[in-house]
Amino acid sequence: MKLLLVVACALIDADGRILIAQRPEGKQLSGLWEFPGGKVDPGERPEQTLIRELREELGLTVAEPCLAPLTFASHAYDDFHLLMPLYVCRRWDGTPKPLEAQKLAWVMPNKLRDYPMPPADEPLIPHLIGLL
Ligand code: 9L3
Ligand code: MG
Repeated sequence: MKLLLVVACALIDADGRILIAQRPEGKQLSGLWEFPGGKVDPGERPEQTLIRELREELGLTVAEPCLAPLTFASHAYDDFHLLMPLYVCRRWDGTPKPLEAQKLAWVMPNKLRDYPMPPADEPLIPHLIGLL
């Protein structure tokens, strides 16, 4: 089966809140809340993908050393298998802006369960609670 490599990031602010984004209408999994990120393009390292996606989706500038790998998520859909490393980032330049018409929310880790997530993202919640 096809393997889709996607990379995601938990941006954590000074209060310990994590940024999640609601997938916009018209996209796959619309309405569900996810950790920002996207598909790794051919020839990209996952860190480069995240830097690109955080700029495209949120207008943030992130330096590569600020991206710390935390864990991996995966989910088998009918037609492809998603593999998704999760990074943590506590330092960036700029204020997140919903540049792709997505809703944004800063949420304490123990409240993430209140936001419906794609199947790959949900199992990441305990890892983020464990960081505190
Ligand atoms: N996806 C799941 N959780 C995430 C991200 C960033 C992405 N935190 C899934 C949704 C799509 C696929 O990965 O099935 C590709 O994402 P996109 O390029 O449609 O954002
Ligand atoms: Mg994306």
